[in-house]
Amino acid sequence: MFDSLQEKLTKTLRNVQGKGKLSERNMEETLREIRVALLESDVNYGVVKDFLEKVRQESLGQDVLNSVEPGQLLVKIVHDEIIKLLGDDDNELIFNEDGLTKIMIVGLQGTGKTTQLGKLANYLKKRNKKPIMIAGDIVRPAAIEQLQTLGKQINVEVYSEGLDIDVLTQINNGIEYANKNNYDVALIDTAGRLQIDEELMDELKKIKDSIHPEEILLTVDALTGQDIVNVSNAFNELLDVTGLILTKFDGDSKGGSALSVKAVTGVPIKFTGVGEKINDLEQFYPERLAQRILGMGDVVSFVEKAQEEMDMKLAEQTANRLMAGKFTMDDLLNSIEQSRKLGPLSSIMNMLPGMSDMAKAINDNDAEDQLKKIRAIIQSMTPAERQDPSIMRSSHKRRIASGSGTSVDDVNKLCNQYDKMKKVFKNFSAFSSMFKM
Ligand SMILES: Nc1nc2c(ncn2[C@@H]2O[C@H](COP(=O)(O)OP(=O)(O)OP(=O)(O)O)[C@@H](O)[C@H]2O)c(=O)[nH]1
Ligand SMILES: [Mg+2]
Repeated sequence: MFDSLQEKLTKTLRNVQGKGKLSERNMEETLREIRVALLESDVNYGVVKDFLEKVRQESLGQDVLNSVEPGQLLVKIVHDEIIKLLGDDDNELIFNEDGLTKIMIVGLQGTGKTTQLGKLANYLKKRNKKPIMIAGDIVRPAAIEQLQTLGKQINVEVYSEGLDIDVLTQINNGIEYANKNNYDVALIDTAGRLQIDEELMDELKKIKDSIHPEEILLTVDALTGQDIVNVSNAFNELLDVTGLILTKFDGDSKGGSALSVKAVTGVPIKFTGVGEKINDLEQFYPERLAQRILGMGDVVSFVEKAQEEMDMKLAEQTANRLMAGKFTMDDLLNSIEQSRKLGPLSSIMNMLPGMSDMAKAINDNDAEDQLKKIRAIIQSMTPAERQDPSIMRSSHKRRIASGSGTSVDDVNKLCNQYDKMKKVFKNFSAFSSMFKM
């Protein structure tokens, strides 16, 4: 899986390495080649379109780093966009902090529900949880036997009352039993169907509404290609699926569906099934998959390092100027932008001397807007004004306000904050020079 995509992407991106400059022409050519590679790997058409647009936008907006070639930067951008596509913030299992965690597994026939249930129980056991498996596919005797065999293999209890009971009662009894016996996690197997039908969906919905699971994991077979997206959408509409397990990830599908499914359905991939054995389950890490797809980890880490170094250099320059008692509006903007990478703007502002008033006024939801405003105001100043804002008269402030789409009041507020910060730093550098720090 992904071999052909990896080969093509790597080839395309190696072609632009070593070029001192990326012209519009070879940029377009590269994007076109990436597009073909993605489409040939079965990535959803709309996803490809958005992906390329983002890569293009990012490439235009990048700061120039002297030590990094444009081609290398492009690799990093593609890498980061792949991670975003795969979703990098909600791949962890959700646990119930106050009691039994209920994980329901759903999916079409033969996609690997029962197998992954056993793998999950094994995975949880290794992480010091106490799991129990509850049979919820009780139409076929073979389904219960399969579960019991798995249970024996990993020494995990299976709850089942046989075939002569209705599914919902059986599952509710199982949950009650799990609660009584202090299990941490109840893993509930369910029946599959060849196609999505109303009867199946009704049954699953009833189970969901009765037990309120923390997780509803949908197994989808990676070998079914683009259909994964449709199946996931259908299940998700009715059940609000919380995560996907991509099974048969060890097979030789083109893999594009894996790249599309989060973007199209919004459901994160949480695990991949990579074989038939009990240990063949992997937690899903978008970063690792991105590395695998791109196969250019060396270039990516090189660019990351260069970006960090540039950040540090800038921070150092700002610090030096502060210590020398010089502090300009440019420094203010730089320090906010740099420190923003550390966390929410309000908490950062709280750490900066003299900025706590401003922090209070900031609601993190519109923190981004605030920063845009500050940036716009500072960028509307002339270089001389940025060096020394005290030279600004009312007419200057009016010009800056209208140039930045803000009000004179906003400009004044920023100037006040700047004065406060400057004062703090002046005192600090006087203080430190006294002690020759
Ligand atoms: N290669 C590979 N095979 C898998 C994987 N997961 C499951 N299988 C195989 O897929 C087949 C079906 O697995 P099951 O777990 O029985 O699927 P199911 O969804 O429970 O099927 P039904 O209960 O009939 O709906 C079995 O032969 C498994 O060994 C996987 O990650 N990789
Ligand atoms: Mg099954």
